[in-house]
Amino acid sequence: MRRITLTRFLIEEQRHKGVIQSDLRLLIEVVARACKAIAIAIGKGNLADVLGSNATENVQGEVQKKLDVISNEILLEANEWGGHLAAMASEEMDHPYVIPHRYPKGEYLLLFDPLDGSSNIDVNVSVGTIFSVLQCPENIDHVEEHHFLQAGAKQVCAGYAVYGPTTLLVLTLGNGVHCFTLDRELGSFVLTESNLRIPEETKEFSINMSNMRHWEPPVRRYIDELLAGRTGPRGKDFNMRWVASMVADVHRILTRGGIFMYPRDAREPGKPGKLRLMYEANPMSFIVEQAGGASTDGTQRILDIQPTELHQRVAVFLGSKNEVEHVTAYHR
Ligand code: P6P
Repeated sequence: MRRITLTRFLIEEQRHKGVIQSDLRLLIEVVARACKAIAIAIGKGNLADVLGSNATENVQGEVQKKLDVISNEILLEANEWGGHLAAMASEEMDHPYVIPHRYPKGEYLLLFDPLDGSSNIDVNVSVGTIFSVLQCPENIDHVEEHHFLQAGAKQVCAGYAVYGPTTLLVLTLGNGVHCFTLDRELGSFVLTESNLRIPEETKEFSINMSNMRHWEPPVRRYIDELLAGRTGPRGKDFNMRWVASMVADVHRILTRGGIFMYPRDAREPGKPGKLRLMYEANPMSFIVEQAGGASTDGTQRILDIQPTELHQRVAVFLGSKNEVEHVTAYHR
């Protein structure tokens, strides 16, 4: 594998496939740089008094970790001046952040979960940043929330950074999924894997088993069959992993297959699930499908869902195609 930097990869993609407008290339470079800054901030941990929680809550009603807020600010400050964006939306902000008048506006909308899995921050487990890019509708003077409400199939780009033993950036522009590893000496993301493919079969599932009594019947049936193992209807034993950082669980699935599930449960019947559609499920679903996997909410393709609210939640079943189709079939 030739070791090329993210910058060269983007320029060559633009030259050979014309998939990237220069503003989109700038956007990706700026987001990648922000992820490097986030990696540095979280890498300090207790040395810089950035662990623990703020006395604030986000729109989800979740107590914000100091690093949630720091990561959000890093992404806002990195992206507001470049002229490539019309507005940004984040898990950590009630409403979209419209680019200030003092800066030029661009044609893209950026959505992100600045620090996903932050409940793991204080115990030093891998966390990540998830981002999604949409086209801003043309000829509008002032961006409003409803301009963000586009189906996941409309994404022009999606990616995540994993802050783990290595810092990785995984990216799709609709032409396959590519993985870049941060070379800390160079200070650059370097292409380390191209065209990742998720095996269609797997023996590994990912779900928070403590919620079992709250699941709907199709999910209980599916999981019971996995647990029955070799002597059960599936005829093979399965392994289980649950990091409780979606980015870490999804990256493992991209690397060696698996199925990730966060079903709706009876605890909060009004909520269709825990994970957010616009900046968690949609970008991860775009990436997973581009890698040959599948992603549904139990009944329909997640990328087909027409959003009604910026922070709406959704049930998620994603990963190895055959397993996703298996559990989705039980819902029908
Ligand atoms: P639970 C992290 O808070 C997150 O949003 C995802 O990254 C992760 O998959 C899930 O929630 C973990 O949820 O209920 O197991 O803590």
